[in-house]
Amino acid sequence: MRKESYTDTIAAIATARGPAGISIIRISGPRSISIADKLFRGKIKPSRAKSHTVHFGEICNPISQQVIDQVMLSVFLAPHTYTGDDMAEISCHGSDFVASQILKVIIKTGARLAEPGEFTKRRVLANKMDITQAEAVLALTNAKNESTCRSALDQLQGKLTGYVADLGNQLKTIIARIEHLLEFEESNQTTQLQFRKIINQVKTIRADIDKTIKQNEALKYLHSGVYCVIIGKPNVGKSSLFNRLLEQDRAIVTEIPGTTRDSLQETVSINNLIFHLIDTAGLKIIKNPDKTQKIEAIGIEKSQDWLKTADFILAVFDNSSPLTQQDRLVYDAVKHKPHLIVLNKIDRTPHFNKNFFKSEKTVLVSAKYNQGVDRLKNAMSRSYTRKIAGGNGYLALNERHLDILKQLSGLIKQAEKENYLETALVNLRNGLDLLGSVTSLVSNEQILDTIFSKFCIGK
Ligand SMILES: Nc1nc2c(ncn2[C@@H]2O[C@H](COP(=O)(O)OP(=O)(O)O)[C@@H](O)[C@H]2O)c(=O)[nH]1
Ligand SMILES: [Mg+2]
Repeated sequence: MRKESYTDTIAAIATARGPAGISIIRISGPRSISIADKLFRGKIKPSRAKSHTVHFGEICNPISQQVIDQVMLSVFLAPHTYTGDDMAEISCHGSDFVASQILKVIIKTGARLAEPGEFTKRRVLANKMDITQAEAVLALTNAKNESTCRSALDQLQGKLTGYVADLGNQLKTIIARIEHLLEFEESNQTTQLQFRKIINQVKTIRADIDKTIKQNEALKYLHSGVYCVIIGKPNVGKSSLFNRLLEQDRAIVTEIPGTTRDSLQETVSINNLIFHLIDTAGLKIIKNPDKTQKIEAIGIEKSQDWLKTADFILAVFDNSSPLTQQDRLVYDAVKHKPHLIVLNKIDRTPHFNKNFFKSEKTVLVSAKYNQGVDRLKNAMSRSYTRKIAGGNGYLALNERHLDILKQLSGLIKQAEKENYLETALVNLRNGLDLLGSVTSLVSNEQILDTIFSKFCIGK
């Protein structure tokens, strides 16, 4: 960490720009109070004031003695302050001009302009909060709805810190056990038995980490919605289903195969979860398309693009006609991605070979006659709400935490595969170090700077 930054006194306007009731200028560092002494005229000298007290007075230009504004000055003395250093906060009238005039005289009197997030960074450097809590402060200042606010507050109150500590303790216990085994490695047989036991414990830990990762991946859908593409060969009823799910007629439905030439996208809330539905042209192979087929071929290419980017796929098949090569193609394209098999046209005599899907769950509907559509909606939302809900409350993570947990899961998985305790131990130790970087003061200043650069000045 940059040493000199500890001894600097920093200042910034902490409130947003634009006309407002009040603006607040923050000062932090060893010279905060002496600077206030030079600028503030009131009943009491700031250096005589008790910690955590507020005083009415004026801020004057120390050279011209001109009054800049009438203010309230708050005095906070180290160590029980936000940054851990002496601090002063000046609440002035909410004009950008007044606030910046005050900031100017503060800087002239011996402070320097704070960098983005520097107050919070100092709080971290003073060991008053860990990195995850600083990130929570940032998340809170950016929170736009109740759920992001709630999860940021949880994190600020140490939920993630506790999770990491708990996970770390579990890993430490296992590492200690392995070290113990390695020390007394006389009877090979018992070691093997113990080894397997340990691996099972390791697997349980990884399952827990993977659950947290999955929950978080699902959480992202709460905020930004699920991109759900409807796929199937031409004429199986994709557009009809699209309209049904939207509860309106948006896509053109005809008996002529290949009517939907471009993709249509509409957003709909299904059981309180946002789905961005995409109706595509069907998937089929057109060899040497003629002129009229060219447009359709483009549509089909687009559906293939959608397949790559979609979060979720509704694979639609016609229950009233026999399975074809094109259906197989559709199934092959979706089977390794999150999907639901939808058998449409159940109002007609069935001719489809359902056994083709083996143990896969299928949802039976008639898009035309609105049968089974509610069941389909429930199946769609359930696959997400189940992931999000798991357990009592969830642990909301940001990209940095998720990235670390994914790497950790990879290292543990590697440890499970090892045939020797020694090598498994190396992976677990690396994992423990990695886990530490979620909360601990990161030795890599670049990471620290990246985190704080996202803050606003004054926070
Ligand atoms: N009997 C029956 N016909 C349907 C059903 N869904 C769609 N169709 C008909 O199948 C044809 C093709 O439908 P469309 O939605 O355009 O299919 P797409 O090419 O997959 O988008 C149209 O004539 C629809 O009326 C259904 O559930 N039952
Ligand atoms: Mg269509």
